[in-house]
Amino acid sequence: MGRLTKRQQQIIKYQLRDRLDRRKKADMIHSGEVPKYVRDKIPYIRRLSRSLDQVLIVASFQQPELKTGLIDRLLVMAELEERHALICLNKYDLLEHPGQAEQVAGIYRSIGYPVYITSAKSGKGVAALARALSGKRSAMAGHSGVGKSSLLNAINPELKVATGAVSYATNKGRHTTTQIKTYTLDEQTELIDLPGLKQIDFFDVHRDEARFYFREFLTPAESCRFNNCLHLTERDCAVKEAVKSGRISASRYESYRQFVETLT
Ligand SMILES: Nc1nc2c(ncn2[C@@H]2O[C@H](COP(=O)(O)OP(=O)(O)O)[C@@H](O)[C@H]2O)c(=O)[nH]1
Ligand SMILES: [Mg+2]
Ligand SMILES: [Zn+2]
Repeated sequence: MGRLTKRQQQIIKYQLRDRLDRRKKADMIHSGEVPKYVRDKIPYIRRLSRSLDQVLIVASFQQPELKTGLIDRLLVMAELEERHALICLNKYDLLEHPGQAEQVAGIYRSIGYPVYITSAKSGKGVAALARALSGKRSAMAGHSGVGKSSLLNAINPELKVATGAVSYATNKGRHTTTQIKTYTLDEQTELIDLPGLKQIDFFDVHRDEARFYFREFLTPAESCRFNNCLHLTERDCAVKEAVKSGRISASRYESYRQFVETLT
């Protein structure tokens, strides 16, 4: 057996103790062995995940405003399903302070997720994004109105994907993509355009397990006083210390906290 990753080691330790079998739970979800009412709750992106090479998480800087919560939940999904994840931050042209783009991108790049800053409108970053998608089967996930369909058109104008106007009343964006569509860019490249997502739920993730899917917590977690530290209210928590000193992003930690709150 090859060397185990840090996450695998920690999960194994945890599972041996608590006899939770993460892999088995994930297999059940994908095998269709679960009752229909459970199956209906599995987000489409997750049901699809095993057929994908990677997940492209799309968000926009403005209209709708950037909220990192959904990005972080989609990253959890990618970690859970062991899929490669890429992040695209779109509508760069709408940013008043372009420096903001690098700041947000830096949070994710520093923990190993590739980030593409794009504008489907001006074409910025589109070629680099297209290269990252080339030769792979990817699905695009994100809020509606962030520009998923527009990016597809920017990558290949012949696709003529329908795009929707942002609803300015709510600034949330109406969506026109009502069904899932697969676009074949070339023989090796497929892109799946998914309808806008508001929430992504994980009913199979135990709250004690959530910490394993925030990859930058893994190394500091080794220095927590308690080896089962959830990094919430425990004493001498190295993860919380890393948040204080800025080594872990406060927004990522906040996403973790909110994520745990939604789990039972
Ligand atoms: N200013 C600007 N608007 C964009 C950009 N990308 C998409 N849009 C607009 O945002 C709205 C929603 O785009 P759409 O591609 O339908 O988003 P989707 O719901 O994620 O597929 C449309 O009015 C697009 O013209 C961009 O990079 N800059
Ligand atoms: Mg769309
Ligand atoms: Zn801790």
